[in-house]
Amino acid sequence: MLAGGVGAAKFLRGLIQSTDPASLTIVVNTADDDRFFGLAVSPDLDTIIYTLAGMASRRRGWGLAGDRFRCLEALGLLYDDAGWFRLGDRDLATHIYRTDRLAAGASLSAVTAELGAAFGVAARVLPMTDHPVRTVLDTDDGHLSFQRYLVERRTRPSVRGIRYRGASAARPAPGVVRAIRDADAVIIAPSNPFLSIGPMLAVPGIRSALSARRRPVAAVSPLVRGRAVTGPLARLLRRFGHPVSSVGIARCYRPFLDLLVIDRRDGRDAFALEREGCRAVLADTIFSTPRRAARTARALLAALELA
Ligand code: FO1
Repeated sequence: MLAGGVGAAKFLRGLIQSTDPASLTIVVNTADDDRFFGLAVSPDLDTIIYTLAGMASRRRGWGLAGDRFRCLEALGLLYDDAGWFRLGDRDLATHIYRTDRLAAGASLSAVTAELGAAFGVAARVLPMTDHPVRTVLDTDDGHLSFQRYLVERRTRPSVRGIRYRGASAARPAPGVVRAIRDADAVIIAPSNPFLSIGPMLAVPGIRSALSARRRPVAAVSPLVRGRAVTGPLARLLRRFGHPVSSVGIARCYRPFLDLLVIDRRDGRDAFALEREGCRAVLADTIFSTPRRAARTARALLAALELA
């Protein structure tokens, strides 16, 4: 699976009920990573690990369930700019550990494997790369890091362009290309194609590994009736000249996408998708509960002849 953070995690809660988690490799976006108080924070990696461990906050979608923010409150007395990115007390332990291990010379993939093992995660979680890649948004408020755009500015500034800084010099992390090559199926999570999957496709070697596959590449559409469940996806599709529909999503993943799971309410897109050479599977794509996600995961696995 190729995954961003919160949207991917909601689908993953169902996928792990429908297949053995140990059979999954999840390649995760790291272009949202940032530093807060000198700590290396990898939000999407942590969201995926906490979700697989059954410890993610269901309400927020990110961070640890039941976490408190006492340390952040204390930091607010010391820093002018603290508090807009909410790092929980127990979540901070993850960032301290990651920062410490990276400073000691460990790679991000090694640290991620250590965190996965510590949280009892059976699936293999890989960062897309061990090199620094950062999404930078060119907006009418200037250049913004991803977290400033998403969390601090709540996606309000209008976006003129997106850069994945560092991507062209990056290499896929160990195991990423082999996982894409050898998997029975690749599933692109219902993540934002520009902000979560785009950075991955910009790392040389990842897009070509997807294009070289002979077995299916599937995706789950993050749009229902032209609207994203959360976030700025509809605006970004429009900005970059794509139809604001599942056809627009399929075009982001051309030419390697074979199958797209779309919401039943978008059933009439199926013909247009087939014309684009992409098979449509109709299912429920609002993953408000693990059970709803599991039903759709089963439909996808059946369409892929893996169930
Ligand atoms: N998202 C928010 O909307 N507000 C936050 O304060 C916030 C804090 C946060 C802390 C740790 C972490 O791992 C994730 C966090 N997220 C927060 C989620 C994150 O910004 C995004 O969901 C992803 O980067 C997008 O996939």
